[in-house]
Amino acid sequence: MKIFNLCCARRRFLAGNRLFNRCNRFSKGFSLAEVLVAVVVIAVALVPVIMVFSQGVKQGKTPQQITVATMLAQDLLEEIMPKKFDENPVNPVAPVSLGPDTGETRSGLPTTRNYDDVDDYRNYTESPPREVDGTAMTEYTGYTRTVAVDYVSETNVDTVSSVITRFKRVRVTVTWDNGTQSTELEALKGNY
Ligand SMILES: [Ca+2]
Ligand SMILES: [Ca+2]
Repeated sequence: MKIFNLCCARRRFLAGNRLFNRCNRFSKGFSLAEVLVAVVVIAVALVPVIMVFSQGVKQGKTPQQITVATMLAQDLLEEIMPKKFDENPVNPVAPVSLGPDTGETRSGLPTTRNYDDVDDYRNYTESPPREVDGTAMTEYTGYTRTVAVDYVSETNVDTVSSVITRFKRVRVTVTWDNGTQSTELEALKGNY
């Protein structure tokens, strides 16, 4: 069974017009079996190429997601850091009492007060990220923002302190890919 007369095209590719003309006279075409074998060979050859391509696309998304996550972390950190050191900076709360004060929420809506000191954000979490007025950033669905606030040692700010100090560390963590990926930014708030 003759399916295609591909001989001429193939030989023109290989040897130019002279062979193409000769081919016209002697060509008998390819059988169905030959065509099927060729298709299978091409398909098998393409598999690793497609795998490498898809892996590259997948890896190519990661830097973009890191950029988005970093931007989201920075956005929240910039909201938090201008707040007061403590509800009462003269007499700060003990480490075990860090957190929102009575009647406070981040958005301050509808009848509550806004967070007004950095440790109000302790254990704050949201998914998707939200604007300060509570509006969901639906374009960032899949990202989660979480805040940790702790006193840290005045001589070693990498160490969490179990007593009151003049420094609170604010750490914003953003996760994505169902929590398998994360990035974080942190800053110190001093009590001066
Ligand atoms: Ca407060
Ligand atoms: Ca507080």
